[in-house]
Amino acid sequence: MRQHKLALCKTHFLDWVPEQVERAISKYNMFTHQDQLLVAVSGGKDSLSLWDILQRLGYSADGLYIGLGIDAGVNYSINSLEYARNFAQERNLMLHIVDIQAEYGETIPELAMRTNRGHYKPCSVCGLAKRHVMNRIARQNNYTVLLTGHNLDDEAAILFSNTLNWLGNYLIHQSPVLEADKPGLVRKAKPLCRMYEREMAAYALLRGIHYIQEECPFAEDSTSIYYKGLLNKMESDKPGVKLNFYLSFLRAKRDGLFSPSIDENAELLHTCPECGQPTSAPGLCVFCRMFIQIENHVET
Ligand code: Q46
Ligand code: ZN
Repeated sequence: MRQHKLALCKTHFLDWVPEQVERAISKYNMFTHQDQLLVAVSGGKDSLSLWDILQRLGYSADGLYIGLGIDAGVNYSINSLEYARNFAQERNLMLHIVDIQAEYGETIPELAMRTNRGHYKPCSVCGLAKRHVMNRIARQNNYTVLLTGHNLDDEAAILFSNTLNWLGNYLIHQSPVLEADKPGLVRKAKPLCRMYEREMAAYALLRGIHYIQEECPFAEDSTSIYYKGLLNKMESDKPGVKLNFYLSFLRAKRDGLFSPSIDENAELLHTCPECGQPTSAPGLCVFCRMFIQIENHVET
């Protein structure tokens, strides 16, 4: 690991990873052993490794798998569910499964086809639906923290994109932990935010974790993958540049570089009359509005 000027054998590497994750959990005050944790698992290496690490660190955490109904000729959702389900069964862990088609009538690509949000690419609808379902399941089952498997490469790519476009509001909200500071929102945390993607791949391999190796077919050609490629080029010339980019951002934020926008406190103070989830403006939330739009589309 040139980025850390460190070389470890298998045994020490498998101890080192959970130590690093525990350090991040406590440094950013993500959660404690008293919290009820829910991990969003996709069947990929990061989320399954995170679940594994939490068990090894003695946290009790349940999983949530959201079936998106993505086939794209490779049975993506069916296969990823298998990996998530097998992982949970082998370790006797509780896994909630929410199937979007069963609950909302259509798969994510079908929903996306009929909205203005994602005619050609379902990612916007998908992100919206995942955020909505994750918060709903966490609230309904009294989980206190919702965890995702975002690693350093994910976070650095998001930061790169937000910085290139100077998206101030996004920069303010990008954080290893998002407090549940608005009624109806569950606290969110990203315990792998300091772990390189390569480190997580090595961890999954060495721990014998079976995970879906293919990315979601819609991730291909995404801007985020392009930015990850650019950052990797810089990383190979200057090991550690990714970690430094992200940690310097967090330090700058902590030191007050970004101040919240004026209407920040007014955000998410309303409750959606349809689903009961928090929303930024009076009336339906974005998720429910999307369904109204789809229904109107069908009628016309
Ligand atoms: S948003 Fe887009 Fe991902 Fe949803 S459709 Fe696939 S690539 S899974 S993180
Ligand atoms: Zn709603």
